[in-house]
Amino acid sequence: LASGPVVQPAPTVDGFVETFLGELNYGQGVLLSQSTVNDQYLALARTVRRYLMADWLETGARRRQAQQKTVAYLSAEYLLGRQLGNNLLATNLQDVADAAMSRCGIDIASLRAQEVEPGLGNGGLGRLAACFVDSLATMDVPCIGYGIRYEYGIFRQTFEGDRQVEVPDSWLSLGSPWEFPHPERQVLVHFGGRTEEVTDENGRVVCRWVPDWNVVGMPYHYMVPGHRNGVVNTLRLWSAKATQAFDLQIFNSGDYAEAVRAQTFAENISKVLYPEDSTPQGKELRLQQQYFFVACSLHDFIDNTLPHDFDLRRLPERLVVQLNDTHPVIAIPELMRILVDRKGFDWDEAWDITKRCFAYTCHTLLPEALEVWSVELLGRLLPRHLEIIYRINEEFLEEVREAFPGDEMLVRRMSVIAEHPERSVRMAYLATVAGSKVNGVAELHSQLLRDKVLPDFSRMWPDKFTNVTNGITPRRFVLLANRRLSDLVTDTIGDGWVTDLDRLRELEPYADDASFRAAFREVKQGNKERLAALLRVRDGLEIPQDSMLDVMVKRLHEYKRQTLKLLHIVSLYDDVVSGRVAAEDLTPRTVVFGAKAAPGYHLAKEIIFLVNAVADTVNADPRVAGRLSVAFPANYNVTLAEKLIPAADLSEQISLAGKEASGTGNMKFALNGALTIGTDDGANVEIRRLVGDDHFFLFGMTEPEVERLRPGYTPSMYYEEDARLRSTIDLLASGHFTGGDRQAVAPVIDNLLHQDAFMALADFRSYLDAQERVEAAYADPDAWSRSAILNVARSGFFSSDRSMRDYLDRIWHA
Ligand code: 26Q
Repeated sequence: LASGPVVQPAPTVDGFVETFLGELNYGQGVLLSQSTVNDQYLALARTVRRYLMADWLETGARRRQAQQKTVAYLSAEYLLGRQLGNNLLATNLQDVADAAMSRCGIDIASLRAQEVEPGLGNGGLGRLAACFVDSLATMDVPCIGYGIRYEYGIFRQTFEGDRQVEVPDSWLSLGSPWEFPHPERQVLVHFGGRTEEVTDENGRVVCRWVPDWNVVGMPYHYMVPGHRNGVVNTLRLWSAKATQAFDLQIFNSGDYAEAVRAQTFAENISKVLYPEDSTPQGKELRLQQQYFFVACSLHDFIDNTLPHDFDLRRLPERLVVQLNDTHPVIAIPELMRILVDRKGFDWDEAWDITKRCFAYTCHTLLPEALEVWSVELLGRLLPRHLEIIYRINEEFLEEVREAFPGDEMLVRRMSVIAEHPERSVRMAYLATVAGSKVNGVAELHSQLLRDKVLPDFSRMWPDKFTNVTNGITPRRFVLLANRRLSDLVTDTIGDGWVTDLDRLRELEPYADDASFRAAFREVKQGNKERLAALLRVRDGLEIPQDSMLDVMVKRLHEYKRQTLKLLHIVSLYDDVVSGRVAAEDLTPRTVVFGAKAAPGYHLAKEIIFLVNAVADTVNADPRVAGRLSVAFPANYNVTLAEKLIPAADLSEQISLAGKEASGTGNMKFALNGALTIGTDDGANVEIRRLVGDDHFFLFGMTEPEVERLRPGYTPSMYYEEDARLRSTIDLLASGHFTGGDRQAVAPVIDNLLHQDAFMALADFRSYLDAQERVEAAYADPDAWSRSAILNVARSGFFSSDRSMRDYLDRIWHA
């Protein structure tokens, strides 16, 4: 190291105990005998981070030396999950820490349980960002993850009277041992004001932004360790602070309260994660968040990370900015502003540099989820950026006119500025115009993105569009979450699979080995038992053993069709209580739901209520006892996912075809040996192709079939014509699950019968048939385990290491 060696504690039990006690006494300021579980957790965390520190400093020094191309991953969300377990795994200190804690008379499990996960994301998109930075560190690719250090992450979900109630997630309140504030790298960010034209020293008329308020961005650094490879990359999250101007105002102002209010205003910017994950609301604070972290990040890279004498004409050789959806797209005009207004480039040269620096990932197909910002708001908050966007658009539309002369309709369709219902900026279009590449997140999604969302752009620039199928990190979601399966796999084929997941293929022959199958079943059984123990303590829920564990965990959305799953449960229950089926003939099944609804998404909250109501009734009914039960533990998050997924037998991936961009939960289940029941949607398509038709339960319409059915779709027709569906809906509507209250079920029932925008009723019959195939398959434990093992063996493709290789080859060229 440039400034001398760092002393790293010895990776022995003695060394660990000594460091731990040192942290407890001198870091935390308590004696072991007086310490609380929280003291011990904090001391343990600080002990573990000591083992990462030398590698972190060395990785930083090496990156500064080598001056390679760096990936700046810009994401408004990082759903990291707990850090302690992952960092013990990455450093290979699990066993040493276990022994050291037990020597201190401490149960390490209770310390692990003390950590509140940083829930700085909503769902798939945020977790994907966390998986990607893990993979890049493991592959030793220079990457800085940039984002926002929300003081409150995704809300904690509780249920009161079966309804969702949101509680603020104060994840920082018991201490935050994994972060490092860096005041010396603070950045000033401007907002508001106006632009004016001035003549510069060379007599040129140039534009200047005269902002009227500002905030400071304080960076916090987090370690992103590679898997046992001595690499530690950096995640840099920004927190908003009031500037000194605010402090002065407070000091000078007679109106002290008003001055403090101004300070609170600035600090609001990074206060809370927006809990919506679709249908953006165009809220001013959200745009402030986006510009805040983007401005901090670009400034940090250009002025504080590159060498001081760096020639910015070569910026694309050193920087590639990956835009995680449209949330950071304001970075495009911001880089133009830096180059033109601050660094003196002429427009064309700046545009050439900018285009080569950016690439854009789209994560949706829902038209209502495409972000737009009103020109009124953008012009008020970021007047210079709006001017830059207008000029980008003018020049782009000229290009369109040249390529397609005489087609003014096309020009209007492709404009970055929409005129209706109000004048606004289409952020996805801006990203597509400026980005060197645009990618979707699964094959089907990328195809639909080209054909349906951005067809004019893909005609103009066919080579701009590409696919990178999502992936998940096998470190967290197999090695850490499912240690017993990992041990079985490693005992069988060695441990190379952890960083080369395709090697799971070597397991294929063992699918036909009875003793391996027995060992595999034992792992699954053990995982179910541990899950049952957890849910008993965590939620007071009873999970019967010896039943199929059928799991649907994801955000609550109509398009994901939790109601279709609910209809299935009610139809099974109806079969028994109506006497059509003897309870003994039901395959014992436990359905587990996990889902948060955006707080303002009323129908989603009604669905949560109904799932809870059905669960209460079914679980209390002796007629189905031991045969059918429903569990809905509150507050599904990464921590709970790590417990649920390894225990699952059946993975529910039942979105309407053409609506789920990819899904990543689907991959986690397959890799942990659950079989999928799913539609031909998102990455399900690729999962099915890889694991084989015989080991995947496909149902439902295809995307083209959905589009053909759409005009004049009449859900009530299915109700009229399918007696089983009718009986199911009638039972739900009767109030049987809501203490006789028919009003309470009306919102969901009315929607199903009269809207059903995501066609649950059209796919109901096909779904039930597929569930019957599931039951038949589950009745043969050997055949089922064989399929489950083949799911594991054939899912190596879904490692996020592979996703990162694809980004490197197709987009980053780093
Ligand atoms: C935008 C503007 C204002 C407020 C909120 C938002 C917002 C926030 C989060 C919009 C969307 C999101 C998250 C989207 C998301 O998680 N999409 C999922 O991304 C996964 C990773 O690619 C895919 O697997 C899923 O299919 C996709 O739904």
